[in-house]
Amino acid sequence: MRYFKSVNDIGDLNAAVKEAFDVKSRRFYFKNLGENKTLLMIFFNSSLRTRLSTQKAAMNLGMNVIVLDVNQGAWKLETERGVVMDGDKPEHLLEAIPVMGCYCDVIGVRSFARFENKTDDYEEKILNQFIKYSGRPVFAMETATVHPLQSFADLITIEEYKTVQRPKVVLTWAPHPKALPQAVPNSFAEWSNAAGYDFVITHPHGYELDERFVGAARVEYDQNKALEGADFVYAKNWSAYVGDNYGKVLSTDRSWTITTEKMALTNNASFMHCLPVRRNMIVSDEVIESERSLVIPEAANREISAQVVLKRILESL
Ligand code: AN0
Ligand code: CP
Repeated sequence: MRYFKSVNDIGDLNAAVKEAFDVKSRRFYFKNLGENKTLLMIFFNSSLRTRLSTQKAAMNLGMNVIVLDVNQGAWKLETERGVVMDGDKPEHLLEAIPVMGCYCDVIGVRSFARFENKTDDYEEKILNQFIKYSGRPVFAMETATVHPLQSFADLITIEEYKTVQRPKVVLTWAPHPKALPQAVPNSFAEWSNAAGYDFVITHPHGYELDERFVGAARVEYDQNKALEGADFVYAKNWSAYVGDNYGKVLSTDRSWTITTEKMALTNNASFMHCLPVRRNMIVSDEVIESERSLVIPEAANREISAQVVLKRILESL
């Protein structure tokens, strides 16, 4: 595997989940695979889980790791070609990327949607420049439109905790004060569709996601109806995708917050969220602290999804 941004990059999903369980049961077994190989993780945005879990996964594989926070200590980077660079950015991404490629064997990139230009975001302009100019395998650590390491970890978690072969999985929008990207729900939808779950997406009108990710999922605008019989409730906020509202907050309606009353509509569902989460906006204290909450096992599985992805990349070097 040379690039990782979509569920298609991982090939057979059942085989990938099986490999994840194997890696989880003997995570130091592959220690020689990464010997003298260097992972460079590049962050344009903040992170707790991605930073720690991916570094841990690389260390499990015997790799060396360099972490660069572009906004703290590195030169500010211009990303547009053709700009007269007389402003506050002393370096261009077009030099910075091949230079970074000189010092490593694999590159992970975190670069959120900027909400300045929908086309640039949805064409993954930043990630694709890394793919084109670094000369190295590149994987997404949440880019403008996708967060596949998260969705892979989410799927591993669902497979661990499900009690029926084909669970009902509900992705629900929930309120948040600031505009957030669509990357997490996009990827979660893409991966849940690929897994063949009974998959429902619920959100207020105006929050429709890109149909390339929604695929065959059922969309239900009545959250209570959507939650009926759910085995897993996956909450997430996202900002609007459609039309001129791209990147806007259209609602902070707290009747969409996941509470004990909402969870009572489900089939004793497990609660999931990728974290970080704003309590009592997205989910009540009671629900996130309940024994049905999977947020911590989900975060723990980020180490496993990252290790499978790095392992596959190392095997193909
Ligand atoms: C980010 C998002 O919603 O995409 C990262 C989630 C993993 N969340 C925030 O910026 C709060
Ligand atoms: N879930 C997730 O990616 O968390 P971080 O933003 O902390 O990395």
